[in-house]
Amino acid sequence: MRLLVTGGAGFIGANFVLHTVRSRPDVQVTVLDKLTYAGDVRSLAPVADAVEVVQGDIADAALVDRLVGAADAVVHFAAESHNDNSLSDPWPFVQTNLVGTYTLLEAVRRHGARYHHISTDEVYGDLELDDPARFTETTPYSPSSPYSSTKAGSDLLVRAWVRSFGVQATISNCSNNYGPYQHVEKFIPRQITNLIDGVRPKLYGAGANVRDWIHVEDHNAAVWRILEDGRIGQTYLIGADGEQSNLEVVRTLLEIFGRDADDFDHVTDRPGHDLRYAIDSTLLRTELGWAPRFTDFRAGLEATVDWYRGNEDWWRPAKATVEAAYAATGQA
Ligand code: NAD
Ligand code: TDX
Repeated sequence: MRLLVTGGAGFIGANFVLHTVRSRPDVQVTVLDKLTYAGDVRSLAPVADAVEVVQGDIADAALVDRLVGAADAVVHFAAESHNDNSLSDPWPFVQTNLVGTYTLLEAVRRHGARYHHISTDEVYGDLELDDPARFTETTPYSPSSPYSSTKAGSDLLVRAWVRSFGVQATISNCSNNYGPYQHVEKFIPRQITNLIDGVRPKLYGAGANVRDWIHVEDHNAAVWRILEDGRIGQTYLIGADGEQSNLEVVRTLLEIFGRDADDFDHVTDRPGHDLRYAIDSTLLRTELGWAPRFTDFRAGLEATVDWYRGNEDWWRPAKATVEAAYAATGQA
């Protein structure tokens, strides 16, 4: 199988490519990645000999047409992915997440390639802390931020291209990922690298907001199950029953680092900050037999801390710039 992976130099995409090359020698991987601030070819160094990396934009129609034409299937990870950035400058989110997805869909339509669309649970908006409900495949879309609204729009494009043009697509909406190679702008790597630097973790607002954490390996295993056996046109929610408040996550990290439980700072909250996400992944589990392997969140966090301790060369160059941007918004 010839597989085109967009965004394969980003956090989840790189983990997907590493996993695929190591476990599926019959799959020939090409990565299309713009190598924005969030993409890093060094993440693919362990499999550099086995993967072709093309630096380019998913909104470049001629390039995308050529690459999709040479592929049997496309897994589309590429996106502008950070909510805070979408609040300070929404335009790249509209361009990449909407125009980029449109460009891929048109190429997939012309060439008849199988297409899997990677999306987020944030398209469903947020839940109250005490709401027993969780998101399912039929929850109405209600995105809050420029990031989540452009992801929601991209999902709707996929649905329309399936129904109107018979494109062979599936969609997955996953909860918050953690693991190796995640950019230091994101919550968990930011706090881990702060703690390595002896800096106190930074909690937005009171820290009561809840995220449903899943290890990136479990997300990618689910993507493969959907790619192989998912029903065309179907949306699958991916989640590992990992609800934790941000305060709980910070407290666990402080414990891992042997620091005092109150050794963190409250900083300016994110405007429009979604309160809680929670995924019901029953469909994926019952229909496709997927189950998460990383069910011990603390053990997963410890392994992630070890990875950042052992790979300072990878994250150090981005750290100061990220912290300067947070300082400018009162979040440092
Ligand atoms: P990331 O920001 O780490 O990586 C994004 C990658 O896309 C980077 O390599 C970047 O260079 C590339 N890219 C950006 N714009 C591009 C363009 N115009 N053309 C080509 N490449 C471009 O993001 P991530 O956290 O790995 O997220 C990957 C996907 O998973 C996204 O679609 C995101 O919405 C989705 N998702 C992420 C999470 C999460 O917790 N991180 C959860 C659910 C869904
Ligand atoms: O320093 C911080 N302090 C803090 O309290 C940062 C960076 C974040 N937070 C909070 C905000 C969120 O409640 O932590 C939580 C997680 O924040 P992010 O890592 O920015 O993730 P989130 O906004 O939840 O979105 C993530 O999950 C869904 C990904 O970035 C998205 O790409 C994905 O779709």
